[in-house]
Amino acid sequence: MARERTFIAVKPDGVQRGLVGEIVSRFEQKGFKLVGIKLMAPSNDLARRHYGEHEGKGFFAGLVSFFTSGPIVAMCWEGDNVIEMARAMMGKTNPKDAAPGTIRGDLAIDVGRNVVHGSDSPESAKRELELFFAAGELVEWSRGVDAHVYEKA
Ligand code: D4T
Repeated sequence: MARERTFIAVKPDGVQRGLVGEIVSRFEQKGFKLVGIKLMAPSNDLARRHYGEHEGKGFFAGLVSFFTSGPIVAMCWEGDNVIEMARAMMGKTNPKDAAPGTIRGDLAIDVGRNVVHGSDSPESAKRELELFFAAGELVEWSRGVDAHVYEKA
């Protein structure tokens, strides 16, 4: 049975701060399945396309420059309701509003350095996964533990 997929990225600040393992661990421990992961340096064009909805806003130039400032870790996570649950796990965009226990609530302070990105809808997830991954880079694999994560594995 096909489960939902989402695009999650550890942003350059998260990579620089050594938070990749912590962030991956949170999604693993939740029960989601990793189906794609790579360290990459986004080009200016990729960053502008990724954040295209924000073009024209005051923070757009800073956002693009930040996103291209160093490597990111691009990931695809799979699981029932993963898009909505991953957003909840990340917390509000501005870490000052993100609840303790969330990734941004625990690990970030500034909205311009909020350590992680996650798709906000099925349409965004599809678009972003196609933007960051070639088809062959996402791995189909079966997981024995699924019977312990889902009632209907
Ligand atoms: P991303 O897309 O990075 O997961 O963030 P969100 O989906 O949670 O939030 P967003 O699209 O509204 O913002 C994109 C990105 O821009 C940064 N940002 C945002 C910023 O630097 N200043 C701002 O005032 C806002 C609103 C943070 C996230």
